[in-house]
Amino acid sequence: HAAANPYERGPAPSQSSIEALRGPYSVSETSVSSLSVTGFGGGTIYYPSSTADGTFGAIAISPGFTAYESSIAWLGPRLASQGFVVFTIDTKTTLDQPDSRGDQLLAALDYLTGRSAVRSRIDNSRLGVMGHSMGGGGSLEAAKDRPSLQAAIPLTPWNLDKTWPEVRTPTLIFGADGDTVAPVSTHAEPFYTGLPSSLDRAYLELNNATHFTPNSSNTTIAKYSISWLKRFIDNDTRYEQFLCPLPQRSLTIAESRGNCPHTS
Ligand code: 9J3
Ligand code: ZN
Repeated sequence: HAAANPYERGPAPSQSSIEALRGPYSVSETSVSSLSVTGFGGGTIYYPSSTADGTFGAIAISPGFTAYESSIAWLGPRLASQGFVVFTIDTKTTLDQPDSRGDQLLAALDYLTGRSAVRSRIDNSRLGVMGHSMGGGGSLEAAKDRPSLQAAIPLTPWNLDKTWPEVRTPTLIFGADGDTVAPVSTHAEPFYTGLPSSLDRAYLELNNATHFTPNSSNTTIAKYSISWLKRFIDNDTRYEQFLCPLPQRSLTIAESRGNCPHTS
């Protein structure tokens, strides 16, 4: 069909296409040594192998406290195969706190768009961040620091800062009902509530899940993350159907909150 949206990539989505282990794009990867960069700890870039569809939006993803890139690696090919350049990073030290992780996510995006081998494949105006735990707290810090980001997805986030009135980036927060490290009552839920009520924002609480659920392949995280990134990084309203109305309570979703329909 003739796409009116210049950022639309890939075929029309379906429940099965957003739940699939891989999307329509073959994925290549290149590793970035910590010795070759400043401001973050290196990582792996996953990207659609073909250049036939033009440029793509890009995201950087941070692991949590004491964790490495490997703990979030499953998201690299899962998201890149849907049509994004995805940079899973290591932090400078595994003990870095959320504000530092936010700055490192931004340094990684700057490297990706400015210096990386795939920079010509990226649309510099369509960038986002994700992260697990302190990396999820860091995603909120990155969005606060850089309002031009188009999407943020904190996964079972942890942060001492609970209020996010400065954020202008559409934000999808995943909590886990059984999280005892970053309990939703003191982390994910107040972070959601602390975002501006006028913002495109959502909160999905994973059912029967723990703090570490985002560290392995998870179709609920994948399908709603793909939809959020497509909707807000690609402006692709074909994915709005998976976000609004909000997902109902189910075997996989314990609770959902958000504004529907979206405003941006
Ligand atoms: O990144 C995380 O897993 C944060 C949770 C944590 O261990 O905080 C304790 C300081
Ligand atoms: Zn900062």
